[in-house]
Amino acid sequence: MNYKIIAIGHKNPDTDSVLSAILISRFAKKIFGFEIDAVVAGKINNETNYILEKLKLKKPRILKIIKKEAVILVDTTEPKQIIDGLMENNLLAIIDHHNFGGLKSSKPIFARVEALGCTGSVIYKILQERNIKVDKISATLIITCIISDTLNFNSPTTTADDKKIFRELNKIVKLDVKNFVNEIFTAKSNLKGISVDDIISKDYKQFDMGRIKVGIGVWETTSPETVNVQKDKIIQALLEKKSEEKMDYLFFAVVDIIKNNSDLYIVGQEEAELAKSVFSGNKKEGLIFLRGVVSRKKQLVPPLMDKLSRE
Ligand SMILES: [Mn+2]
Repeated sequence: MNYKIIAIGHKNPDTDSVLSAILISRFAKKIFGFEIDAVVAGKINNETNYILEKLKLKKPRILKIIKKEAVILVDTTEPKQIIDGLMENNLLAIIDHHNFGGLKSSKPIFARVEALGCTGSVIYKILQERNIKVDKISATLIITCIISDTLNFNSPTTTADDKKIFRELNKIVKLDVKNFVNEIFTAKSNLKGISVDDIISKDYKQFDMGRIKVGIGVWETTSPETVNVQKDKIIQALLEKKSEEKMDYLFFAVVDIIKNNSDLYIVGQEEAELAKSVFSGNKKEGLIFLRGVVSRKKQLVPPLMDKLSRE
């Protein structure tokens, strides 16, 4: 082929989306029969950086716009979350674990979407079915996707398959699990070089819910207070983001990944009313405490989607 083929995840890339693109690049020759480049749709976060440095892997370059590249899309199928330039005729494959976001293709494509805890697990299944041997670095990448995306198996997105895959791969990697989880969670919570705008944008996604535009940001941390002390600035920044991006609703959740609860930030009257009708939680000074809520994909998006797409 005379054009470049890339693997790329969603905007505001998280660890699963970056490592999945890298994993696809490591196995593309064996899965698809050609070499590809792993790229990212934005600056990588501290957690991803940590694991790439630990494994001495180079950071994928940032791609701002898709020009002629053929695209293997990982960790999303939501048009709003993909960088500009993806056309119906340059989509080659999708590998994901989210709800179908509404992509179209002009040709038949390779598509594997499965409700597992992370895209890394979906990739592992593809490798297993093709009897492709997984090396130690790739195994570590998949394990990291699992721990990061399922919050160490505490998210309701976790499946029995994720646990099984983790056990199988840790026979190769032989990690001290407790230590490793601690390293990943510490890197995830690290606020070094992170501004208030980064806090609300690093893990932010837009959704079309019926005709309503909803933005939902999350920040996963072992110590919510390190973020909540900046509450006034965060609410100000959220209000600016809401008007800049012309969102009908904007939510932001600080997820406590040790106690497995969330503080949902309420920026205005509309959000307060909507949140009251779909979530149950106690209000405290501009926040709603959501007990047991840790997953945007399974616990924040579906109730909002149910309510708003009927309007
Ligand atoms: Mn993911």
